[in-house]
Amino acid sequence: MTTFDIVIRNGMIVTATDKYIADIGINGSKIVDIGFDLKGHETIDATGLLVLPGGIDGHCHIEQEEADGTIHEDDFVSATGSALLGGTTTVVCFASHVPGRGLVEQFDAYRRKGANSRIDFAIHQIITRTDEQTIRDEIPVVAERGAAGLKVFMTYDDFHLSDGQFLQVLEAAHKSDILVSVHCENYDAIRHLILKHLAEGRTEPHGHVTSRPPCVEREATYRAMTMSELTHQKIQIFHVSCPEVAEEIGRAQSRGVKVVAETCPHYLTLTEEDLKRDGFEGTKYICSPPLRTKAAQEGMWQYIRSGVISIISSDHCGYTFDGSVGKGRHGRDADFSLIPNGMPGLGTRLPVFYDAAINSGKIDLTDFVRLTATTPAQRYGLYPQKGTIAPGSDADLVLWDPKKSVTITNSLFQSNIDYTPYEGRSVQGWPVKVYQRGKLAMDDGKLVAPPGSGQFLKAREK
Ligand code: DUC
Ligand code: ZN
Ligand code: ZN
Repeated sequence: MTTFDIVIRNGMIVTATDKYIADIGINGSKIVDIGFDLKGHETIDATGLLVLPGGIDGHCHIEQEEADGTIHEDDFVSATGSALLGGTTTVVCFASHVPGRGLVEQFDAYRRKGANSRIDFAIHQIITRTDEQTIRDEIPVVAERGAAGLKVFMTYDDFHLSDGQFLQVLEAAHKSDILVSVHCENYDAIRHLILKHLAEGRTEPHGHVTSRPPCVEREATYRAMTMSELTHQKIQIFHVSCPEVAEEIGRAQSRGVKVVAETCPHYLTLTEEDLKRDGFEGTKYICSPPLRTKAAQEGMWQYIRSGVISIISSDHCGYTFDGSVGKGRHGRDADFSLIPNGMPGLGTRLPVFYDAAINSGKIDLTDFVRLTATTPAQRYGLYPQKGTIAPGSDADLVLWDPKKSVTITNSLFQSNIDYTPYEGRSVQGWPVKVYQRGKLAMDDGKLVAPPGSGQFLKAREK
């Protein structure tokens, strides 16, 4: 009888389709067998625990360069440490497209930065210009070098593309067979509403919400899907915040438009009321699209259950509360339009979503795995190396204690970001051990995988 390097014994294995109790045999970096009474040089007793595929977070801003040269404060070492502490073993993060430098140069430079990652990573390439070099020469090269997708913005002064430019990107992506993900909000409408708020003296953080109402997100989403229809190019709508938008996506899906969608735990667990917290505190909750109402939160679940929304990612975009390039970079009196948009969420993604989704019976455990690991792996060309528990797959495994209750506090995640929007929230269900490619990477809240343990993942043909 074979003796495996490691056997994980008697855990409840959960995949996107099955739940059953068995042993997992690991040799080197791979799962090689699933069965009963397997023998290992090392045996880990997982009785009473769930064994999940390592989480895959398809949307994380890590050590990303902004247009003004600022680098996101959460670097590869810190962000991927938080990821492991929360049960995530693969991230898809973003290479910038800042002025004066080409796409390929930035993709390659970003990949080199990832050498510090503790976990495996793939890369989305942001596109903010559509000159001939970008469209004709560079998109095919980043696709060939394994970019998991392109990201286009329909808003923000420094990033947004016109409809014509967006069509150019979609046609180029179609030729190179690469997914395009879109930030859908109407630039001109937001600009107009921001100026109106400021003229009326409505400068407080909550103005961020009222200057970006659901209809500006819904309109841009409809327009993005129309462009997809025109070019027959598949798109993904990033960070869907509310049911009005999800409903529009469902309608497009049912008439055959090639559109898929993600949402994030914060749209299911936090509300716009959080932006009304005292003074500058409210800025901790500024992200785009903004947080919505309790009713919107409730309305999202039917679209998650029906598959209209098929991925839960964090949109981890951490800015410190107290640091010099964080939320307060323009001073504590700055109006809402000057506050950087984004919240940390890599470490909390799985526990917060698990607690909201499973403990209240909103979805099944198999759905949890599908939304947080399997579909992201499939969408980004990483499946079945990642995203499932099967012979031949990487031994990226999370031993999850469904009974463990934890009160979230930021120090649990050992992050460069000095706050979590979930401070003080109690959740049940927590990762207790994480294996990455067969090696113990996190053990009961202690980081084991050193910086540099991660590998770049080239997206395969989808
Ligand atoms: N869009 C993102 O995808 N992340 C953070 C900020 C934003 O607007
Ligand atoms: Zn976005
Ligand atoms: Zn994002």
